[in-house]
Amino acid sequence: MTSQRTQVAIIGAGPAGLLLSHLLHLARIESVVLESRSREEVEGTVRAGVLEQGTVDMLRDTDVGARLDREAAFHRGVYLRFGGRTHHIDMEGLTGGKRVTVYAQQEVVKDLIAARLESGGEIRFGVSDVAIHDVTSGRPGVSFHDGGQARRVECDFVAGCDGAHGVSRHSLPGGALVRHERVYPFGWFGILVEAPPSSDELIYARHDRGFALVSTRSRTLQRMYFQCDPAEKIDAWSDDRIWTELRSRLETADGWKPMEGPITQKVVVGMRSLVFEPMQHGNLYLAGDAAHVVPPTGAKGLNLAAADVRVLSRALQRFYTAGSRDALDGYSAKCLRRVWKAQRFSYWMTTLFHRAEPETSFDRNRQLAELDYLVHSRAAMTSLAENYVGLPFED
Ligand code: FAS
Ligand code: PHB
Repeated sequence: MTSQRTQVAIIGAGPAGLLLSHLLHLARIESVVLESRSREEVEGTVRAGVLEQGTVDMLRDTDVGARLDREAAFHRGVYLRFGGRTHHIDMEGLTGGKRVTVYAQQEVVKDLIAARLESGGEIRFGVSDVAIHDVTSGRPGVSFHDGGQARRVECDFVAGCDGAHGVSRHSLPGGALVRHERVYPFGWFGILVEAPPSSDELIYARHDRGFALVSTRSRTLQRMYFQCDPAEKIDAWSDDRIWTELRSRLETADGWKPMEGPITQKVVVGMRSLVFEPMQHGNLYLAGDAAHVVPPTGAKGLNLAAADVRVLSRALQRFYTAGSRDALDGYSAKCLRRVWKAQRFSYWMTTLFHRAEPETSFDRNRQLAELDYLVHSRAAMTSLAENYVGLPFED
């Protein structure tokens, strides 16, 4: 068994793990990132698309925002569509200048990996059998196999950034965590389309046939989703059937139609709201999807991961510069305040736009009344806007 030492062992090279390693590097704190998938797989994962203003500012302020500034789309707001009509929510105007940034998660991940490797950061891709040890002792460690070799990282702290299906959370003793969960009776059918944008900003649509979302990735690649059964079979959906469904859910009185093109990827994702408390145990700190999952309707998942590691990196910096554990001890409580607000918003967006399964006429009319109130009340629009572009960080 070959052993090495570092200050923070980070499990997972998703947005949470990579951004944490980057922020720690800027604070002159060493870290090693352990990732079970290959670099190509990690950089090829199609997930989030929308970044909060605070996440964008963090990437810019730490010098990994240059490509984002060149290639991202910056929107003033979003469109809401229901009853065949479209309503614009001017988020920039309602929040004093905060905008919606559309820049794919895998591009953020590529920028962070490049920055880490450029500054000599250690990211071990393709490791296996990751196991966490002695997190309640002063000398935790992480063992793993790399290229068939047994290895161990000795460290002061372990950051569990390994997502919803990682090992970190499962390494805690039974009873150490409380689980809060809501599983939705529907999912999303997501597609990537080679076509020009169908809209200059995102469209969230509520329709009697179910939810639909028009998003984008670039001037030539578009991202769209529609509500489906969580067990939906991708093979049951030909391109024609998908376009027929999207056309009907996005229809307007003036005959609006999405820009169609070759569909290069189809995926079905389940939807749930999930929070684990506390987000720390001994010297193990959970961040991102390892601690909480939101339904993607509010576009909060990646942004919450970024907010968690912002708090964690500052707490670790305070420990290493001032020798104080106070911020580390307050990590979970501080993050959970933001997590629960994002859970509330994501739940609200999800129940507002998705067809309830089963649906009653009361549900339907309540939803339509809420949407009608939303697009005619400045107070309601402001609440949507400030949550969507991102609530201020509580420093
Ligand atoms: P991740 O899951 O991204 O990364 C965890 C990493 O850990 C992975 O690379 C994994 O391979 C690795 N890992 C797992 N187990 C391991 C082990 N045992 N050893 C080593 N490594 C291990 N969020 C938004 O903010 N905006 C959106 O628009 C949005 N859209 C979404 C659309 C979809 C379809 C989905 C599914 C999610 C969406 N999300 C969105 C949420 C999403 O972006 C997640 O919140 C985000 O990936 C969380 O990042 P991490 O916590 O880093 O976890
Ligand atoms: C996306 O572009 O993938 C996206 C956008 C908004 C959401 C979820 C996903 O709410």
